[in-house]
This record gives sequence, C-alpha cells and structure tokens, in this order.
Amino acid sequence: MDFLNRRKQEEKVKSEGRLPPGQSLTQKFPVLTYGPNPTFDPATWDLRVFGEVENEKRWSWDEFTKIPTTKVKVDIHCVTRWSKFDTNWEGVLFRDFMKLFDVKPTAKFVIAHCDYGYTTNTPLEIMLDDNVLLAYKYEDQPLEPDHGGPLRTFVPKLYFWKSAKFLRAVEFSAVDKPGFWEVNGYSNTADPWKEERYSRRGWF
Ligand SMILES: Nc1nc2c(c(=O)[nH]1)N[C@H]1C(S)=C(S)[C@@H](COP(=O)(O)O)O[C@H]1N2
Ligand SMILES: [Mo]
Repeated sequence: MDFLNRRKQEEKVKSEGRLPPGQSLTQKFPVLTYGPNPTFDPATWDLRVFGEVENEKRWSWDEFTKIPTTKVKVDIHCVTRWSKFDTNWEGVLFRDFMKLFDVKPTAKFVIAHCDYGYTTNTPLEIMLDDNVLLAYKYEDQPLEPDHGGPLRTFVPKLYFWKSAKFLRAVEFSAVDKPGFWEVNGYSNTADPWKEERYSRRGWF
C-alpha cells in the first residue's frame, strides 16, 4: 500500500474509533524483544503454574498442546505507537486454562514469567476476558521465536508489552508485582484507550 492510501485508511479507521489515541496503523509486524530469543527444545520445555493455587502444576510441550484451543481475531496496540488490525491467534483460552487447577480466592494478579527473566503483571480480572490466550499459533502457523514462540501470553486489551513472549511460568499472586517494563517507567495498567503509556511524566 502506498503512503497516500495508508494515510487515507488511517483517517478512516480514526473516524471509526478503532485506533486508540496516539497510535498509527501498521501492516508490518514489528519485533520488540529485550535480549535474545531462547532456543526451544520440545523435549525439555515446560510450563509451570505456581503461587496462589491449591496445587502447583507443570505441563510438557506435548501435554500443553493437547489442551483444546481457541482462535481469536483482534487488533493489537504497541506502546511504541503502532497498532495492527485483525491479527489471528490461536492458543489455550486463559479462562479454560484455569479450569485445569484450583486457584485460591486470594489470587488477584497474574504474573507471567519468561525465559531470561522477563516478567509482566496483569490483574486476574483482565486475564479472564474472552480473548486472552496462552498463544502458540499466529495466522495459523506455529508462533515464530521473534514473536514469542513457542508460547506467549496474549492480552490484546492492553499495550503489547503485557503479552509476554517465551512464557515458562504463570504465577497467581495476592499482591501486584510490577514486571520488567512496569518498574522501568512504563504504566502498570497499560490501557491503550486511556493512553496509559508511562508511569511518570518526563522519563522518556
Ligand atoms: N519475554 C519477553 N516478552 C516480551 C518482550 C520481551 O522483551 N521479552 N517485549 C514486550 C514488548 S515491549 C512488546 S511491544 C511485545 C512485542 O511483541 P512482538 O515482538 O511480537 O511485536 O512483546 C512484549 N513481550
Ligand atoms: Mo513494547
């Protein structure tokens, strides 16, 4: 699409109210990772659940990929000001995932833990939305390492740093635990419609 067409389309989507404030539409899929991609070995990979749960649990890749999946088609919004419309994802609906173990009533936050220590925190209430996934397919293909493969959280209602790539553990917590970007000046709540980009003014 040439520049003029893109401008026209952007005006159109803005007038339709589909582009959050301060965002531009992109056709590309930019990659934003702090650090290298981990290497994925399906024989040793696991996903753990811990914290405010009755029993800690662990799935191998084989076990995890046998859990029934859900497909969603939804727009995504990155704090670096790009939005991408109609992206297609498939994975285990977080709500369905939670049926596989007992979460204690004290659990109020979900902390995603990734390879190399990246973490991000989200209120449990938001994780129960009907489009929040533990995603491992993008546009019907296995999720590429650049975009968080083999597995990432997918929380489209919030800025995209809340969608944790290379997910290895899900912690249920009674208290909030701000993650990698949240302690580095980014907003804790990250709602693109309210433009909650940074936690303090004047940092960046
Ligand atoms: N493990 C991990 N997850 C991560 C990141 C990261 O550096 N490490 N970056 C976050 C940020 S800042 C963004 S914008 C999105 C980018 O996802 P993408 O590379 O698929 O566009 O992943 C988020 N999840
Ligand atoms: Mo980001």
